[in-house]
Amino acid sequence: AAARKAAATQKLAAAFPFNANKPNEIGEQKPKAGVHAPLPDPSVGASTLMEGNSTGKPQLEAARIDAEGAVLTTNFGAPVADNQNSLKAGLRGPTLLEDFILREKITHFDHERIPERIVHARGSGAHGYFECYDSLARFTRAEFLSAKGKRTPVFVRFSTVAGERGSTDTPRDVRGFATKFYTGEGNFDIVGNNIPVFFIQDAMKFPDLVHAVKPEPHNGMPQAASAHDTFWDFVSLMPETTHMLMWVMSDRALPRSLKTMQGFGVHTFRFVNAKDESRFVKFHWNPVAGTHSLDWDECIKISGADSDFHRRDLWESIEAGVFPEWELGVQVFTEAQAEKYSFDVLDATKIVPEELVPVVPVGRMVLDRNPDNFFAETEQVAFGVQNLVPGIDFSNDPLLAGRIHSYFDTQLSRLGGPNFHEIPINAPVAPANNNQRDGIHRHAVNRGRVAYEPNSLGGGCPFQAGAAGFRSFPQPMEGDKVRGKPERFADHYSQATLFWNSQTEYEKAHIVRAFRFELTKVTVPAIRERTLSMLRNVTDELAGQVAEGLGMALPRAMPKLVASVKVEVQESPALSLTARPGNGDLRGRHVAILVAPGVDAKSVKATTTALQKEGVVVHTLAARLGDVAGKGGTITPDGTLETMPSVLHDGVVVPDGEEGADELGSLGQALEFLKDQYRHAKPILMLGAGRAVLEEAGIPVDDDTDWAIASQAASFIDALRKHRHWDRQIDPPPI
Ligand code: HDE
Repeated sequence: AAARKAAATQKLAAAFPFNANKPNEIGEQKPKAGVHAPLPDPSVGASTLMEGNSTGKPQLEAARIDAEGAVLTTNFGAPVADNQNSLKAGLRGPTLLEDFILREKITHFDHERIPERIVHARGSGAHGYFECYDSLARFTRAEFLSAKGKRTPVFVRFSTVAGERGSTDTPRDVRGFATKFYTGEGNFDIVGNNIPVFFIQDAMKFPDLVHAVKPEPHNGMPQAASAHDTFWDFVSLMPETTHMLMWVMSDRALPRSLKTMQGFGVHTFRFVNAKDESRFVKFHWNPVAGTHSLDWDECIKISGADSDFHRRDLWESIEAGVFPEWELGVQVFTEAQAEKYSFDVLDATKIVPEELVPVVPVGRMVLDRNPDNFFAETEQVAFGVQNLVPGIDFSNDPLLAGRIHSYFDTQLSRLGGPNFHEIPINAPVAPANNNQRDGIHRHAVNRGRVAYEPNSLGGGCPFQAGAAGFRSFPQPMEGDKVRGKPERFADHYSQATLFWNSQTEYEKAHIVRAFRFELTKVTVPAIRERTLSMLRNVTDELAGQVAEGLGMALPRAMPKLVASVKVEVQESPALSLTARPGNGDLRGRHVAILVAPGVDAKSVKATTTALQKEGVVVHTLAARLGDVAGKGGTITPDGTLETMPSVLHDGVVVPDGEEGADELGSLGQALEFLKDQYRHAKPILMLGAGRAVLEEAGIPVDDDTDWAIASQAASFIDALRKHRHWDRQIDPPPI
């Protein structure tokens, strides 16, 4: 039987190409369910085999199930003879209550869903590893930051915030960026966002904020959108939201891809070293691919064309061996330094400008393995700011305080009880031993008669770690018990102005457009007016343009709590997306070549080869599937203009060939494709006669300042590396 099975596998393998990243998976058509490859090369999927993994087994290994060659059984292991028919009294008779197989199957199905996360419900995850650049022992005794080259397995979940589990990937929204480090001393989570500040200063306001942004409670609309009355009503009554609003109305809220966004721990945390010395620290994730964004008009269209846009991009990148990578940077500063700043580092609506404290890179993170099972891993993963390891501690940020409670608490109901730490994706790779016992769905079979401490019957085990264990930093306390805020929390505008001052012209234009779009959707004029009066405190340059876009006069500025603050930094280039162009890697980016009968097959082939050499995914697109008779050869399109529209591509090529150009010029969808590429500021390559198609679409091909309209493959590739030519855009768009 074994020989027969081996022969069958071989035959199958010959019929389908192997996936190079997972050699034991057979082609895309026939993946072997639930199993990833034994790793051929330690840098691929190495996250499963990290040191610090005390079990000596790949993480999650014990939980994996592979049904290959297995017989179908009930959940309790009884082989099932017939999975097609329920048990009946006679072929046309009633189904019997006795049919435990049917009832088990239906009952399990009935209970398959768990509650979605109250926020961040929509998310996508991946495994990988973190590699420490050098020992940080000077600052922290965290084991995963203790030695050069030390690798720690991680699981990362990216998310949108407002939308429900099945909502689109491209709304205007903050993105969650949550990382679980499975360190040798337990799990450490950085539960961050792609924006370094937050809307509110105190956890007391979080339920209000979330109720305001979520679909309105009477009619359940709108889904995954902040462009509605209740959100703007709330934020315009809460001026502390101003700084965050600037970020959310910027292109930060429209990432091109999950791998082209930064991540931030947001709050100030503490590093504590072996001598119990503490410094404040802020965490930053900086993407190697740079920070790049979509256009808002494009986001709306992507929602229709592929609402899994970011999830698919992450999945496909990793499957293709293009591993998303970030550098972890830290801003480390002392309490004495922090005391001198014009803002309070305990206020999560403020950044610490890089001009005051530089961001020092301390390691890199590579995501190199997709989950085996979305539910088991991405859905059941439970992040929590309370997951700390020795050497890292909280600050007194009052927003953080609420989170320390909230994550564990919400997971008790979302994951159904106090044993969710045993779910494989949440279990530490470090051994977990204590006297906590029982509870619903307990998996561990704790042995022995002792479940208390101190004990003598268990030899005193498990024993306290003492100095080696987690000890809260002994921060001296003072003051009365009060409900209130420190004085430096009162300035709500200086850093919003700093953000505005640090943007390039195109970024400013996009911020204006975003405020205009959102406030145009608001139906109550008083809310628009209140928001404008708030924006006047940021800068009249912004408020004026937004007011003009809304057809309104500028109202009086909102009264401020503090008149003026002497700030340290007026402009911070790091706050612009253009500060991080990235490494120009084109692997995994999508380019379309439009084809129709009569296009020059040679130019299609040559361009395809040149792009593929760079790792670009090339799609030849025609009006319909099926071979296209090109000039000098046949072209087999990969897709159609209707199924793979412009917004799914980073660039487009119009090949040479006069007849082909005539044909393309007569296709509405081809012209629409080009107009969208142009409007969304993307590179366009026109080869020879292909130029006429652009002219037909009304695209100004003679504009020699437009570096992203190219007539040579080499300059097109160059333009692709730079992503978008935003300065091309005119508002409102003439094309
Ligand atoms: Fe969260 N947040 N949050 N949050 N948050 C949750 O936890 C909460 C805040 C963030 O991929 C919930 O497991 C409170 C800031 C991410 O699973 C919940 C406050 C930042 C994720 C919760 C905040 C975040 C969450 C919902 C204010 C950036 C997704 C489900 C006091 C630093 C994690 C869950 C994932 C999820 C509470 C504010 C990031 C309800 C009370 C600030 C990335 O516990």
